[in-house]
Amino acid sequence: MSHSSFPPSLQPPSFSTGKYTVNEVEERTGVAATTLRQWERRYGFPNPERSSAGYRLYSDRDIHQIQTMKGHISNGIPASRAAELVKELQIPLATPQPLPRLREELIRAFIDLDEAAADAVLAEAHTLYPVEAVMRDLLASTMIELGDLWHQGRITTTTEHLASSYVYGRLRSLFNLASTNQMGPVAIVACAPLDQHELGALMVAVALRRSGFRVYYLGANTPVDDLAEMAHTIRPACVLISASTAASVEELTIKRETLQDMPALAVYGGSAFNDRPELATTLGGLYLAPDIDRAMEQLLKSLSSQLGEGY
Ligand code: B12
Repeated sequence: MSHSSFPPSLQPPSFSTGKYTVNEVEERTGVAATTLRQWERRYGFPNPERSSAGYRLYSDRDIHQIQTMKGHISNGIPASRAAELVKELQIPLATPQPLPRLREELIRAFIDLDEAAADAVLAEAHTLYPVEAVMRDLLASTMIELGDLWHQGRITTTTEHLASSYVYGRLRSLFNLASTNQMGPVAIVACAPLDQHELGALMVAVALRRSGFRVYYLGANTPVDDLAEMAHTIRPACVLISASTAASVEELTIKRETLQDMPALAVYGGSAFNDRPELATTLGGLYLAPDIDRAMEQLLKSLSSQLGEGY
């Protein structure tokens, strides 16, 4: 596939955009923050951008350089020579492995029950693409494709469960890694009653946290009465509810009035609402979009009068 045929979301310009905090970089590369600053001073890289508050924000390109440097040092090359090699290296900005190919490899890894291979695919994806693209074009689409294969009887339930559990673990790490903005607007994310489909809701929680929200993620099968009580107590800016099955939407419908009384913007999403967005209006809430990027954009627009400038 030629590079120019990538959909816009997969284009590599974001490769050199600063987006990871030093803690995220430390977690991803295993190189300590103090060492990173030392390399920056001595060798001129990594060369992170700065946030408006002055924090370092590292790009995928920085991560790539850090990993290369680390690899050289662990191969016994002295640090100063390793730095020269990294700087000489022209990072192949234009030839990342396309995400659809990584998706095929990830599906193959699950079918082979090979978690180490899945780890390798994810490591490569995170080096090349922003978290949002990895969630949307790798993790979500892998789950949907595995769902289709399962439906056709071409994979077993155990393969689907292994994949779900693996993807859940990955998303949970992304959620934990995204730094919490203590001053950010508060959001509660929950799955509807009876709903065990958590992966979409967890992706929403990751995206919200990365957009600066302070997120309470409640997970699967959340009773409406308890959710509403929590909303009355903590008064969030928004409550986001995910539903994938008709039975869960039915449960929400029974509790429509309780949901409408919540002192927050109620947002509904998930495959049950993607199929029938009008259900959100019936519940007195908002349906945004099937994909998370657009949903985040529209959520920020809907909340803009409450949130003021900067969001
Ligand atoms: C994995 C899976 C499971 C796992 C879930 C594991 C887990 N920890 O999440 C398990 C094994 C538990 C499961 C169980 C069942 N499942 Co299931 N499952 C799936 C599968 C294969 C993938 C779901 C998934 O993760 N998709 C990827 C995520 C990222 O997509 P998503 O949820 O749509 O989320 C995206 C958007 O919708 C959006 N989003 C999600 N939530 C929200 C919320 C807000 C506010 C916003 C803004 C956006 C948003 O963001 C995401 C990113 O784009 C789907 C197949 C499919 N095509 O989706 C079936 C599917 C959802 N399951 C289905 C069924 C029928 C069941 C069971 C009834 C099966 C059974 N007979 O036991 C049970 C029901 C369990 C329950 N009570 O909830 C049906 C639902 C059909 C329907 N409309 O009713 C599907 C579609 C399969 C099918 N083709 O029949 N399942």
